[in-house]
Amino acid sequence: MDLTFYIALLILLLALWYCRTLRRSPSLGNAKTIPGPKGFGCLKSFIASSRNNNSHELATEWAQQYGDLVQVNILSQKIVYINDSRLARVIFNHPSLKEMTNDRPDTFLSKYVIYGNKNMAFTSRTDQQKVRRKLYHGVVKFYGENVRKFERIFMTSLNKLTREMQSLNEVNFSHEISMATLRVVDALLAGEESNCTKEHLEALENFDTTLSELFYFDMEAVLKPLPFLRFVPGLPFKTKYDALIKARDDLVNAYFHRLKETYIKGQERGVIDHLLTAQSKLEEEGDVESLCDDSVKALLCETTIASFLTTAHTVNTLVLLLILHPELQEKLHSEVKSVIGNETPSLRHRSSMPYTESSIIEALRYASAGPFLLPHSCREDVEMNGYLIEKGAILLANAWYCHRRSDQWEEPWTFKPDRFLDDNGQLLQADHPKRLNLIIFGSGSRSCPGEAFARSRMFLIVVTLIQNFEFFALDNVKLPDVDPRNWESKAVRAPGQFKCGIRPRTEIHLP
Ligand code: HEM
Ligand SMILES: *[C@@H]1O[C@H](CO)[C@@H](O)[C@H](O)[C@H]1NC(C)=O
Ligand SMILES: *[C@@H]1O[C@H](CO)[C@@H](O)[C@H](O)[C@H]1NC(C)=O
Ligand SMILES: *[C@@H]1O[C@H](CO)[C@@H](O)[C@H](O)[C@H]1NC(C)=O
Ligand SMILES: CC(=O)N[C@H]1CO[C@H](CO)[C@@H](O)[C@@H]1O
Repeated sequence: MDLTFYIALLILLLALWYCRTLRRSPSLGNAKTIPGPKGFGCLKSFIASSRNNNSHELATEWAQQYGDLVQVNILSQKIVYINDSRLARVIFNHPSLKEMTNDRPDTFLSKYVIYGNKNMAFTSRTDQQKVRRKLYHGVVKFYGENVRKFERIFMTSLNKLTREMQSLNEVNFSHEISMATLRVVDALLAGEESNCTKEHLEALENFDTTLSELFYFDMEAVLKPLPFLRFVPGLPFKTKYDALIKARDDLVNAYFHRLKETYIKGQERGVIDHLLTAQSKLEEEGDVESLCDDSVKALLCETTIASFLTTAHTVNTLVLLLILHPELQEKLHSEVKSVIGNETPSLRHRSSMPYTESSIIEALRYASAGPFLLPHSCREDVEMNGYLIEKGAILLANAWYCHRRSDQWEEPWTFKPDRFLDDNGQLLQADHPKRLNLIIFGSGSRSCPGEAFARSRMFLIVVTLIQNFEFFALDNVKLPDVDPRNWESKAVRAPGQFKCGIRPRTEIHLP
């Protein structure tokens, strides 16, 4: 279906929603309205930028023009952009605000694909959501913080990657990293002896890629108000919706039904088993709702969405940057060589490797893969620094802008791993003002529960790669553009796939 069709639909929606615009006036007496662009011009550029997948650029122009808080009104939906990391932390975390600012807006995706209000990441903070989040956070944190327990397993999977790569002199790097990351997600979900097959990994990947096709402005804008269109034969909405539901159900078969069949209480293998145990404990306490089967399925889907592309793209970006800056690659390698030498990389090494840690943080900043993190929604009118944030407003932390503000970052578009090191080459503490300019994993009751897991795994992947290989550009193969401003954006923004040359470092270190 073509552009004209979408545009016709958008115009229809515009007409439908126009009537709603006259509704409300602010209730908090003295609070000022948040500044921002107005009128038809604003609507037009908003729609155009959303359809071109570059709303982060428009939001950046507005940030520069209007300041730290910018509000727009799109067909009576208020959107508030937060352009400063510290301010975002206050808005999401301040005791007087946090009960109001941590809901999620309703989406078609959440309601019709991720099990409605039974999910955790896309649903508002109900009591049941809080129970789910607490249990989930506990389980995932266990894998993040107890990573040493699982290191052997994890290194075995990395070992596979190293073995595959050692006989090659060039490699489809993006592909290898995707596969390695999928194995990480598999091990998180199904545990150490996951017996993971190609079909399982395909189910994970397929769900993610199909979803990023649908995670798309036109689809949400049309399907949210007109959900029945998903059933109308011949429309692209039905085709995409059907494909997504099939991908979701394949995932649920591969990781929920399969694991539930062989689950034994007390012998939990991975996150899914731990959630099933939590479920039976809640049931014993008389709560059959908070973590019903659909909730566990939703958490499976959400883990897949949240963990695979974010992690794979960060490693991809970092290695692409290291290929383009061989001197930084050498610096990283010399830290790996002096701290780890011929040993098997371990999280033990992490605290002695500030340059590596700083490179990973800088890659996360540089890429800012999710330009607006995940959207929050405001439950009631609240006042913030004298401004009114209205009930129902969507709150977007503009990480894309926060991570590049010229008043907070020197050469914001340059990859500079040592920007997070002090004069002695030590990593700046997490509460150092420079690191407070970051908002990579969000903040507060909606922050990323997988942060420790993601960071520990990225560390092990990166040091294993750098310990064993040198990466370089091939003469006849063009590398993708490394400037984030030129990347294609889907659900996350990332550089294109690439092939590169590899040269084993003198000896391969297999665990
Ligand atoms: C480089 C890797 C990652 C990055 C940059 C990242 C970043 C984020 C961000 C920015 C949010 C939204 C915060 C907000 O709404 O304010 C988020 C939410 C979430 N992340 Fe991550 N994440 C990563 C990896 C992971 C991994 C590995 C997992 C799972 C183990 C995970 C699970 C989740 C979940 C479940 C949520 C939703 C939380 C909620 O709504 O309460 N993430 N992540
Ligand atoms: C925006 O992203 C969607 C989904 O990934 C894609 O189908 C569409 O072609 C992109 N639009 C543009 C103008 O690049
Ligand atoms: C993998 O196979 C082993 C041996 O058959 C079994 O004990 C284990 O539960 C399986 N793991 C999963 C996640 O199915
Ligand atoms: C890498 O491999 C994947 C999957 O086999 C393929 O789709 C992609 O086009 C390859 N990329 C390059 C740059 O060769
Ligand atoms: C870099 C930049 O544009 N910063 C602006 C952020 O917003 C404040 C107002 O709150 C402006 O004063 C800054 O110029």
